[in-house]
Amino acid sequence: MLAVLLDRSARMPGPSETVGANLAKPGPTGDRAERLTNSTIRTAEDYRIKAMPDASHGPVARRPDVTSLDVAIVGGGLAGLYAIHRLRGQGLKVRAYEAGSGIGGTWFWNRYPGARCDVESLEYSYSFSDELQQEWKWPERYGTQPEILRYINHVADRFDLRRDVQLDTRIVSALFDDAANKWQLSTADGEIIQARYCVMAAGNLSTPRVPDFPGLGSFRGKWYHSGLWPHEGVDFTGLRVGVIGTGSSGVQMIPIIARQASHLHVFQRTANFSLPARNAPMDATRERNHKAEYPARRRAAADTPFAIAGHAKPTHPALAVPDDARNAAYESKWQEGGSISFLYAYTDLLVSKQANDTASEFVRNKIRSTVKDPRTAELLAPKDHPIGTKRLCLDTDYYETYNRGNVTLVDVRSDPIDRITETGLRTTGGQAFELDAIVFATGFDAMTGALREIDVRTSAGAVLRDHWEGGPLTYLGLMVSGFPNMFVVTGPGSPGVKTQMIASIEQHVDWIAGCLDHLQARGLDRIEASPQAELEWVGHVNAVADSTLYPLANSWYMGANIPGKPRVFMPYVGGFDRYKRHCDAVAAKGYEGFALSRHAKAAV
Ligand code: N01
Repeated sequence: MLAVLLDRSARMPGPSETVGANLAKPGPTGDRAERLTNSTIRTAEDYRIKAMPDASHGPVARRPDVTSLDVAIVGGGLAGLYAIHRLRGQGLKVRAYEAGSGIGGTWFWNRYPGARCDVESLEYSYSFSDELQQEWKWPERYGTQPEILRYINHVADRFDLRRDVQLDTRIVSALFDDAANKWQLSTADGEIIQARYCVMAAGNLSTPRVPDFPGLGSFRGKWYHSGLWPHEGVDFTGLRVGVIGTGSSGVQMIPIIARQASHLHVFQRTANFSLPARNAPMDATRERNHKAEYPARRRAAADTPFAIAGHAKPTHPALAVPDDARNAAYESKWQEGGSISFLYAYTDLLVSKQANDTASEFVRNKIRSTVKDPRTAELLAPKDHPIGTKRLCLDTDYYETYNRGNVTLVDVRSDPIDRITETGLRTTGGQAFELDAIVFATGFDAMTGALREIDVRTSAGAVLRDHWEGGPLTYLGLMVSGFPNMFVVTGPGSPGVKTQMIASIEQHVDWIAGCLDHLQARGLDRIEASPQAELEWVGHVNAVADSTLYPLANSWYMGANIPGKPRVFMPYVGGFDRYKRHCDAVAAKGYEGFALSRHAKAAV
């Protein structure tokens, strides 16, 4: 979401440029059957099978053996639902396949206490229907998970999307049959789906990851992952709880769990910067004004790096301003709440280390003045990465929570977790913690996890996992060379995760819809990214990232949270505005960098 203030002078790749991708070595992947026989649970599916037998929500109705579609959509979250609406609107036969027992994707699964969006609710919503954006009432400045899920369900009903969503259906493989010019998808239940085109809308933070600690199977208490939270909720009242992880999920849940638990141990490996959200009930005047200007605000948002309007563009570098004025500016942003606004204080906070140091130190001082125990405050004050280079968290009372008598911060950087035991966990230094419940707020196999879980290949011999062995390769984040007629929504190479996500989803899907329309109008039925265009795009994505401070952090943007995952910067941080203009220009030039054709047999 924080695609701000970078060197926007880095050029888009031109047709004749050769740019080497920043490719790294692959890590061990492990075979699925092996994974299910040991005590390690690394994926949503493993978790569902081993830990939450109730999560599949009962038997699945018998389905036809083969379904034929124009477009098969993988995922029933915000992206999959909009794809149904948009593509169906142009007369295509579409269907979305969703592993969960309900629609909503991220907002279906992430039900942990305090789960809330860190983009303001008037922004974080679909723009495709003015009636929808006028009629929906957001009760708070930032939407809670239940509220956002209610909104998504409302959209599904209002636009009659449910009839084209198949729930409880996990796609396990996707094979492109070159001769038939069709994708053939298989579900875990053995259903076959054939489709001319495939849209992968499976999410970018949708593959929960539990670290490979030995002993988890022996733990006698209950354990949870933030991204696979039980629907009935969890009552931690009176329990000794351990939360592992202090990213956005941990930072949101820790203050709430602390109010219930008899004692909460927070196991922190890396301190994260967090800013106050300043959540509040929706201000009626603000809502009225926003709604009166909605279409104009959406247009303005599309012209910003992060697809969010309403923040004045910064005009000065941080060091061009005297210290007291700069600190006053940071203070005013701190009081206002929100992350975009803070990082948008000066032009160079994400490109100049010196500039960034001033903002980082301001927040470290806020932590020091909030947390009473100096040792805990110092542990919480991040020193290993510039502010904003990992996802900047937004919180309500996060640092204040460490002043409670029942909360202890444990530094597992200096003394890592060694194993889970029957009664809690133990560190390599021999510290033992007695716990009734463990919460893994340990994140996701981001950006590539969902697609790597599906066996994507072609009859011509291309295998997606192999193609991405050294890091993901895409052209515009939208297509992968060697995999015709397969589109990806907000995956690697796209700015999605660095923007207001729904804006990126709408932009990607609109582009795909325009592309299919273009093909149809010309009697064409195949599109494929050229390997050269793909390499140039990946090179450009890396060049832009390298012109910023982002690579200084060990973040999930770099795959750094997954042992053995290639260290490649995955999101496009050149900004939504620039990306959209580039995608539009590519389309206007007859889909430059793509090969478009009519498939011989399909023409018969
Ligand atoms: O996951 P994360 P998340 N031992 O990867 C730690 C979006 N989101 O679920 O930093 C000990 O950020 C890990 O430590 P380290 C948002 O984009 C949005 O919190 O790797 N600790 C880290 O502290 C976000 O960025 C919202 O050293 C271990 C934590 O676990 C993304 O989802 C809310 C460990 C993982 O943090 C992911 O957020 C929630 C180990 N072996 C999420 N392994 C909002 O909109 C990992 N960790 C507000």
